[in-house]
Order: sequence, then structure tokens, then C-alpha cells
Amino acid sequence: MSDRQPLSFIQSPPELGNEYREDWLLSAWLECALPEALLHDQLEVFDELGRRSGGEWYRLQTEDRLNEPRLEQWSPWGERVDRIELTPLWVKAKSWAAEYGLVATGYDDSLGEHARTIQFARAWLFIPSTDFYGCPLAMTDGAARILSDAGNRELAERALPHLLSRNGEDFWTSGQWMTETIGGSDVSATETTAEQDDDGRWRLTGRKWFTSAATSEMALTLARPEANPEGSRGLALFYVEPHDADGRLQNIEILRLKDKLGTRKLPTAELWLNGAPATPVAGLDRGVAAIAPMLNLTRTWNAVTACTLMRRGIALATSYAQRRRAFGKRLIDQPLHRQTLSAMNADYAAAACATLAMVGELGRVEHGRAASGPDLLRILTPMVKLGTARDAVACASETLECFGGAGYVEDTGLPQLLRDAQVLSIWEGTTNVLALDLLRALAASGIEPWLETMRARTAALDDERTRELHAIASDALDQVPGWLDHPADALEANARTIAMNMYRITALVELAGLARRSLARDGGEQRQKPLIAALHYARNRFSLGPIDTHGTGWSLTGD
Ligand code: MFK
Repeated sequence: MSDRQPLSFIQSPPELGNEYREDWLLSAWLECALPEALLHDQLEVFDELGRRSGGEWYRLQTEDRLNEPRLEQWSPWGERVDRIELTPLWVKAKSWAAEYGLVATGYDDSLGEHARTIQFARAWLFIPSTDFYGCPLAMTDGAARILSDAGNRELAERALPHLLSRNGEDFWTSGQWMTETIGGSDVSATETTAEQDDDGRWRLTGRKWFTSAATSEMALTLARPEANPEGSRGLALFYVEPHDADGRLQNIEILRLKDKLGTRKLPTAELWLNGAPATPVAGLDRGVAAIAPMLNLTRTWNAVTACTLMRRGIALATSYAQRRRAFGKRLIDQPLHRQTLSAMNADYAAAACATLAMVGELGRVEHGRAASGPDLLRILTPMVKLGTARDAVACASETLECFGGAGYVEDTGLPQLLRDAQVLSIWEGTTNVLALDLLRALAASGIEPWLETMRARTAALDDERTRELHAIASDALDQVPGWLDHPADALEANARTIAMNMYRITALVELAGLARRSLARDGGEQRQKPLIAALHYARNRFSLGPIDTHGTGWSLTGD
């Protein structure tokens, strides 16, 4: 018999509900963005995804917490096999992803310019309960885009039916093998070489240092054909099928799985290509430009993932606040804790609106219905990616704090949120690399496509209740041209501040726009939420960083 006293108190854990119905922001956006009949057609799927995301999938993810992918390099009899065993949830996630058309929906022409909004609304519900399976889907989406547009009929006919399949058995995912030891950000320094063998087959040799989702059935990668010059123009984009028909790796060794801070279910591998057979996708040069559509799409998925992790943290913290009592009251009834949750909600709403606006623009660009051609999207993509990534890390940190000590304890599953979120501001371009990419985009098209769009959307805030939002957004927009009027080195030193400021303005304007559209519709309390979130964001969360025109901060580092 134990002489311990029975415990008088056991805290009930947070619970999730139907993650579609409970996500007031996502449903408000979809109600305003999609034609009524189209939304009606999609509701059953959204509802089912919301139920599974907050129920069965979340439970499986929690049960799977300690599983990680394993690399088996040798058979018991000494044969080099290099097999990766995935976690049980990952095995199932592939079929779910295919069945819900998480890639295919984006290419469903019957949905017109709304295809991307519907695709990413589905992904929104899937991603946070499936252990970063969104990563291979992002790369698959990028590969599908490239192969749809590259004009390489043979490759398109071979791979696209698989990449766009809605059947788990046929569905392929694609890898994106870019990062090398010499260049993660500066990909132009890629060392992998491409040579033609006696049969005219291209073969790749080199080390790929970080290859996410290394179990994919195909990959797009960069290599330098023999005799090509240095730099990114001397690189070419290649298509690789890592396995032969018997499932054996074709002149590829998996050197190890990366021991990462987070995204640990994701089998990120270091590969040695030892004459791996490959096919050029689109000529034998300009590889970085050729792979850029994939980068832009994975950056879109990154932003969507950032929002969904914010939403997941808020859902868990809100549920906990409804159950947890301290100082005689539930946390949810305590003014300071309510304020904290409101700030998280406002940040989420703003990030989500910036992201969904970008997704809507992507759909318009792909269907030839964007007012400024591809220019606005080109500006939005790096900006929204970098801003949402940083907001997601902050929100994950705040989520853990909402749980006190429990948020710091592994078997609650909460620390994983913070570790996972941290990848979002690193992969697919760090904050600084993306800020420089934004400058590259602005240099090509000027600021007008973005500035004019933001001004027009601000001008449309003509409801009495959005007057304050109109004033704050207009004031911010008036400052923008001055930020760009600097010599190149000053501009570069301020690129991050400019990018974050532009992201914050985009988020405010898009959330305010949602508030106006929601108010214009009939309805009750739910319709007020975007306005409340927009006012909270504008008054308490919206701040613009100062542009350092004196160079005072540029020399505080060691040389
Ligand atoms: C769930 C979330 C999903 C996430 C899935 C992630 C899984 C995969 C994990 C990874 O693979 S992480 C590694 C990802 N790596 C990067 O994101 C690379 C980061 N570095 C950059 O983005 C650099 O800016 C870049 C490598 C593109 C710089 O390359 P360069 O060659 O030094 O730059 P340059 O000369 O300015 O650009 C070359 C060409 O590409 C130019 O076109 P032209 O040849 O026609 O002049 C550029 O305009 C074009 N370009 C570059 N970035 C572009 C682009 N075009 C369109 N969009 C862009 N973003």
C-alpha cells in the first residue's frame, strides 16, 4: 500500500473541436472570398477536415509523439539498402492528402481562380494535425507547377498524373534538393555536377546537404552541367527519380538523417549523388530562375503553415484557459489573460488575412485575372512568408507561456509547437534572404503594384465603423515611398525593416477589408469578429519599425 495521499486535483487537458467551425477567421474569409454556390459545395469537405483535424488526426498525432523516422543503411547481411522507415502517421497522411486533393485541387480548372483558395483552405485544416506532412505537399505543388509550365512533354506526362492524383496508391510526392554544404541561401554556388554518359544519359554527382522528405518518388534539383560557367546561370534544373522499378536507390546514398531542433517526423536527409540518373527539365542553364516557381509556392505553403500553427496554439491555449483555474477564477475570466489571448487572435487574424489575400492573388495570376499581372504576387510572396514565419514563432512561444510550466514539458506535446514553428523563418529562405528577395522584386516592378493595391483597398474602407482603420492604414501607406528612397547599401541594411513594415501594412489592410466585407453581409455577432480583431490589431499590435538612415546600427558587429 502506498502511503501517499490521493491527489485532490488533476488538471483536465486542452481539447480541440471541429477546427473548421471554430476557426472564425477562416470561415469569415471564405464566406467573403468564394461565390456562395462554390462555398456551399465545399462546406461538407471543410467540415469533415475540421472534424478530423480536431479529432482523429490530432489524437493520432499525440499518440505518435515519440515516433521518429529511422534510417536503415545496411541489411542484416551486409547489403547497403538505405531505407527510411516513416512514422505511422506519415504513412497514413499520404493517402489522406491525395484523397482530399491537397495538391490536385490547386490545378482543378473547374474551380477557376478560386482553386488556390479552396486548396489552401483544405490544407489549413490538414497541416497542424499531420506532423508537417505539408512539407512534401508544398514541394509536390511546386514540382507540379514547374512541370505544367516547363514545356517538357515527356516529363509532364510521366509525373503530373501522379503529382495530381487523388488516389493514395498512385500519388507521388516530390522533393526539392537545393541546399548544399557550400550554399543554403546562396544556391548559385552549387557544387553538384551533371555529366552525360556514353548513352547520353545525364548523371549527377555531389552532396545534397538538406533534402526534406527524402522518401519522395521524384525530386527537382540543381546541378552544373560540365563546361557551364560559375554562378546561378550556369546551373540547370534536373528531374530525378531516386528509385528504380524495384525500389532500389539509383546511384544515391542516404548518408544520414538530420538531427533537427523540430519537424522531427520529417525525414530530412543528407544525400550523396554518385552518378544519379537525371533529366533536364528546361534547358541546360538558368537553373535558379527555373526552380523559382517552386520556391515561390513552397513559400506560400510556408505562410499557410505559419498561420495554421498560430491557430493551433490559440485553440489549445483557449481550451486550456476555459478549464484552468488560478487565483479563484478560470484563466479565461481574467482580464490580463484575456488580453493576451486577444492579442494572439489579432496577430493570427492579421497573418491569416495577408496569407489568404496572397493565395487569392495566386489563383488570379494563374487564371490570367490579376490586375497587375504577376507583379503584386511576386512582391507579396517573400514579404508574407517572412512576416508570418516570425509571427508564428512569437505566437508559439506565447502559447507555451499560456500553459505555464506545462507548456515547457515534453509529454504535453506543446514544446513541439515552438520547435516546429522555428523552422518557418529558416527554410525556404531566412528572413534576411527573403527581405533581399523583396528588394529584388521591387527593383523589377517598382512599388506601385503593391502600393496602388493597398491604397485602393484602404480607400474602400468607407464604413463608419472602419474609419479609424482607414486613418491608420492611410498614414502608414504615406510613409512607404520615403523608405525606399535611399542608396543601395542603406536600402539593403534596412531591407528587413521595410519588409516587416510592408507585411504589417498588408496584414492590417487585408484584415480591415475583411472587417468591412463581413459587416456588409447580414448576420450576427460572428460578423463583428473581424472588425474587433482589426481594431485590436491596429490599436495594440500594429507598429512600424524605424528606418535607419544614419547607418548607426551597421557597424556594431565585429569585422
Ligand atoms: C510546409 C512548408 C513548406 C516548406 C517546404 C520546404 C521543404 C524544402 C526545404 C528546402 O529546400 S529549404 C532550401 C530552400 N532554399 C532557398 O529558399 C534558397 C534561398 N535563397 C534564395 O532564395 C536566393 O535569393 C536565391 C538562391 C534565389 C538567389 O539566387 P541567385 O542566383 O544568386 O540570384 P539572382 O541572380 O538574383 O536570381 C537568379 C534568377 O532567378 C533571376 O532571374 P533571371 O536569370 O531571369 O535574371 C531572378 O530573377 C530569379 N529569381 C530568384 N528568386 C526568384 C526569382 N524569380 C522569381 N521568384 C523568385 N523568388
